[in-house]
This record gives sequence, structure tokens and C-alpha cells, in this order.
Amino acid sequence: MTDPWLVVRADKGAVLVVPATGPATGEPVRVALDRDGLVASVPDGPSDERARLVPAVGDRVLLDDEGTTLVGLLPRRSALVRDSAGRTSLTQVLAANVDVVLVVEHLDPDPDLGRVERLLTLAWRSGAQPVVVLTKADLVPDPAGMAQDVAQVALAVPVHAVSVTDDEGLEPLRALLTPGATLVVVGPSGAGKSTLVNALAGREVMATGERRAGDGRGRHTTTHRELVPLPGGALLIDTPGIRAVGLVADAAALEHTFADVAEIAARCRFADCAHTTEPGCAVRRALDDGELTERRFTSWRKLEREAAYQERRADVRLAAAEKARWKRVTMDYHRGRRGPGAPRP
Ligand SMILES: Nc1nc2c(ncn2[C@@H]2O[C@H](COP(=O)(O)OP(=O)(O)O)[C@@H](O)[C@H]2O)c(=O)[nH]1
Ligand SMILES: [Mg+2]
Ligand SMILES: [Zn+2]
Repeated sequence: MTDPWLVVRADKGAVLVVPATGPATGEPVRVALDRDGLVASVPDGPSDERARLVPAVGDRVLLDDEGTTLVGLLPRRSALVRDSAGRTSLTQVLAANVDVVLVVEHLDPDPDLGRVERLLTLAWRSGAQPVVVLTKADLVPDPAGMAQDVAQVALAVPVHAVSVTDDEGLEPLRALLTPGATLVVVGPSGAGKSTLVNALAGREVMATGERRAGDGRGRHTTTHRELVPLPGGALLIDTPGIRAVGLVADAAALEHTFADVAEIAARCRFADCAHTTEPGCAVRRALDDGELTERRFTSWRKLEREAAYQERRADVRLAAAEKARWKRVTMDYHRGRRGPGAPRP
């Protein structure tokens, strides 16, 4: 149990790991997880983190002396999370210890600005740096103009139009592949994520596919998250397309994604302005002036509502966990007073 291992793939019941130090070459080792598929300890983590956690791609883990059992999970420096419907946890970690989130969106068909805003919120929340990558530039007449439009909703975020087919625009992305840097691609199915990963890796590491007419799924749709160690020392994580539902909206991340709207709303006369019919509403004024588009306003409201809902749900769950903890503590207390082996009253 000395050197940490890097999770390159996380499946139900097992993870694939490679040594986290030194060149990440060689065949990954498969390590089965315990019954719940969870790790029981986080060495040096805060005590409430010593909960049972599910290892994710990008995690650094510790194995026992035999190298057959996962015994610990090192603290994460960042985590890309999505809302989970599961009962045991509120969120699911998609990727851990990520430095850059590449938000991948196609230029053809037209980019979906709402989806970019949503994925940027996911990226900001992770603690990593978001970068927008607009793919298939070879299929549209004015990729630069389209990139400018997207940049308007991607404040403080670099936006790059690229074509893997023509090997155009990839240089700024290759520059991000510094030794030790971990990049993850997120975006809809068919956006060209796996194609991009292959281009950046310089070889065919992920299967890619044409979109099938009808259901829009590729023949070679990526089905699992996978970490690809590059020879230069960077780590690239490919993911399947994430459906819009389940992306975690979070108030602080929304302040980043919608910094312009937040700034306008701060000028409303009333601090609790609902931006509907209130006098002195700066948001209504901005909508009338065209300073703020109806689309962006609606997108903001929608994600704000989702964030509020998720927060309430988290509170309910936290309260339930706290209640259970107190019940345990008081039971221990009574047990202590009765003394070991004392008969029940
Ligand atoms: N014309 C063009 N097609 C691309 C480009 N990048 C990806 N594609 C195509 O888009 C389709 C989906 O790509 P894929 O990488 O599997 O998408 P993923 O689902 O996001 O991983 C494939 O048929 C690719 O060949 C590009 O830069 N230009
Ligand atoms: Mg793919
Ligand atoms: Zn207002």
C-alpha cells in the first residue's frame, strides 16, 4: 500500500488502474470493488469525507499489499459531478482530478447555446477551467463568426473552432496537453468528442462513429468514460454524451456562467426582485433595450430554478442523515449508561 494508482476506467463492480507515478504505459490492472462497489476510506481526508465513495475515472487510489483490493481513495482536487437519482448519494462523480473541461459542441448542426451554458455550469462547478471547442468547422462557411456568437454566452472562457478533418484550429488545444494536465471532453453524442480525443492523442484510441439516422446514436457511440494517458504525460478523458437532465446546477457556478445577467440583476431596485413586473427592474430594462436576450434570460431562470430545487433536495437529505446520526449517538449514549450487556428496560 505505497504508491497510488490511477483509475483509467470505472465500471460497476471493478476499476481498471495503472500506476499513477511514472509513465502510464502497460496493461491496466483490474481490481474488483467490494459488494457495494464503494471505497471505505479517504486517507488524510476530513472525517466526513471518510464516507464510502465510488471511485471515478481520474481518481488516485491505494491498493492493499497484494494489489488486489482497493483500500483507499486520495482526496480529489476537482470533480466533475452530475445529479444522481440514486438513493445513496446526491451526485455522481463523472471524472476526478480534472484541470480542463473541454465543452465540445458541433457547428453543424447549429450549436445549441443553452446546452453550452449548461455544460459550462457543470465545468465551473467542477473547479476545473472550462474551454469551449466548436467542432466540424469544415462543414460551415463562417466558423469564426459562429465562434464569436458562442463566445457571447461563454464569458471569460476561451472558444476555439476546430476541424479534425482538416486539422484546423487544434494547436491551442494541443498547448493544453502539458505533462500532468488532465483534460476531459463533455458534450452531446455525435459532437466529435472521441474524434477530438484521437486527434489530440495522435492515434486511434477511441472508436468514433457516424450518427445513425433516426435515433441519432452513433454506430460506435462511446459507452463508458475512459482515461487515455498520452506519451507526453497529459491525461485525456473521453465520455459518452451526457443528457441534459441530471447536470448539476449550482448557484456559485451559475454566477460564473451568467456573470453578465447577475451583474444586471444586481442593479434591480429590490434585492428580491423576481424580474417580472417590479418597478425599477434592471433585468426587464435590459431585455427591452436588447442588452440581454430573452433566450439567455430564460436559460438563466431555468438553471436557477434547477439549482434551487437541487439545493432543497440536498437539504432534505442532509437533514435526514443528521437525524440518523443523532439517533445513533443517543442510542450509543443509552447503551453506555446501561452498561455492556445490560438487559433492555
Ligand atoms: N466533417 C467533420 N466531421 C467530424 C469532425 N469531427 C468529428 N466528425 C464526425 O462526427 C461523427 C461523430 O464523431 P464522434 O467522435 O464519434 O462523436 P462523439 O459521440 O462526440 O464521440 C463522426 O462521424 C466523425 O467522423 C470534423 O471536424 N469534421
Ligand atoms: Mg464518442
Ligand atoms: Zn429585476
